[in-house]
Amino acid sequence: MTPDTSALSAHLTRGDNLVTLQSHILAEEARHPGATGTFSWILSALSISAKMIAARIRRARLSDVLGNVGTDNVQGEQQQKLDVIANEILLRCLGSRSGVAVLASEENDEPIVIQSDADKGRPYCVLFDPLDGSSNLDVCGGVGTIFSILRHDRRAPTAQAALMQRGAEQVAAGYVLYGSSTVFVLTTGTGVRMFVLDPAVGAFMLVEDNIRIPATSKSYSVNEGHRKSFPAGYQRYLDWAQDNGYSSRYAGAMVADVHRILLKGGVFLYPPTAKAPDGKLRLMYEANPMAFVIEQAGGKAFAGKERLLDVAPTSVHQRTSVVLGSADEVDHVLAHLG
Ligand code: AHM
Ligand code: MG
Repeated sequence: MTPDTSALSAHLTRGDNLVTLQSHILAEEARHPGATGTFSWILSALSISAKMIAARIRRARLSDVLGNVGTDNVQGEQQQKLDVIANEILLRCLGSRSGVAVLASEENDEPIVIQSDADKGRPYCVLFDPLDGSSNLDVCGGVGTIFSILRHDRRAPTAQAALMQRGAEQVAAGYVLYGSSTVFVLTTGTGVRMFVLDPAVGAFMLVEDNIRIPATSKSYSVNEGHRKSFPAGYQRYLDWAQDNGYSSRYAGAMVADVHRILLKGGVFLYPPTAKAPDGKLRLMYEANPMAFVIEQAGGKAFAGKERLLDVAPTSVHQRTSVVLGSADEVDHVLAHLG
């Protein structure tokens, strides 16, 4: 008896056949005739790192890797054991790729130069926060990896100088959310794609090809415990939002909060506070990659009243305030900043 293949052909003609992150990367490479494959190798290193970090997180309580290591990172924050493990995984996976010229991590004081004679193969700089929101680990909350890829300017006199590029110059950016599932969100400047890890086969599968953030949603995400030390404009916005029936959602991990906003809409804020007058979040490997993703999905991202992606950096670990999310919701915040 001839098998009935009509359901399969219906899938194929609708174009909803299965695509992995790996095959997506190869297909993108094929679309760029001059591509050397270097960039694809970097994305593939990020994908392997994400799977390895996800596996360590899943077993964290069982393999006794929760809690602090007893040291502070360059930001003066206590390092969790998994911060260190995730950092090592990323450094090892990315450090072995020939296209990587410079690596910069939240967990390392100085950028790491991998390739100083970086004139071959269109090399790149990769910046990352290996495990954002790691204080959520002890309570099984969402945590994430955030990454940003820049071209390497080999004329730059130092690694630090090579990294001093505005967010608008990012070649690619994204994040991995280790939540109830492991999600890889990527932009290379042509929209935003979302992949979910199928743990049974060990591959990230494409689940959404062109994510568009809802233009509006009555929801804000901010640590209201700091409200009294926010500049007056943010307090005016919160008064307005509360008078207008807004809900509040805050996971305490930027990746989890931004992912929710990407899919459901709303606005994420981390304003300047008395404790962090320039804002708490890091421009180059937290705010910029998220801003690139959000803009590519049709949203907006600001540092105060300046577009985040236009901020000229002066140091790798510099901090910034952040307002990002649905276009209309960001506009409401900006309207109150005066
Ligand atoms: P981390 O990189 O040290 O984990 O800090 C960044 C995190 C973000 O994920 C989150 O949005 C923010 O810090 C939460 O800070 P707070 O506890 O002040 O609300
Ligand atoms: Mg972080």
